[in-house]
Amino acid sequence: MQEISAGLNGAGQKHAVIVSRWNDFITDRLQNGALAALRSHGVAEDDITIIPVPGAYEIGPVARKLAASGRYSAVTCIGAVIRGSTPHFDYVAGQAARLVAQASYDTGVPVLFGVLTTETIEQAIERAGTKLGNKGYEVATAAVEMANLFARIDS
Ligand code: INI
Repeated sequence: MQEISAGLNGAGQKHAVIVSRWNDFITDRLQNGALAALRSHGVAEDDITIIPVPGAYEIGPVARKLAASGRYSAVTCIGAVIRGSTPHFDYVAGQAARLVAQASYDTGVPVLFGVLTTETIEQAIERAGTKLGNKGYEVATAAVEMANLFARIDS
């Protein structure tokens, strides 16, 4: 039996991190968590590119373009869609999730979904560095692993 497993050493990887500005009091914290994860897994400062976008709805097309550029080992997408603050929650959250997945399928580059979709602001705060950890840290850690896994499968 063989196992193809990938570690969490990010040295030499190049990471794009898309950050939605909508609900930036949450996404700033998620971004900080993501940066902390990339640094702690050995990704060099010069190998991290942050790409701000207006809202979660805009994440998908930008993710696809970045992934298709061939310049990045992984693309991490960060946002916060809170049901209480919008009547079009389902459209924004649904489109973001669908297009992030499609960007990865279309390009063969890992594209990670770090967009919080919560009922309330409190639930978002809990996932942005308080009660339930920092989902930005978790998604960027997953990006390091997926970049290694894709590289191993290709080799
Ligand atoms: N964008 C978000 O990222 N989160 C939200 O909660 C949100 N709300 O509440 O509407 C939101 N809307 C903006 C949307 O993503 C687009 O930027 C906008 O519709 C322009 O295309």
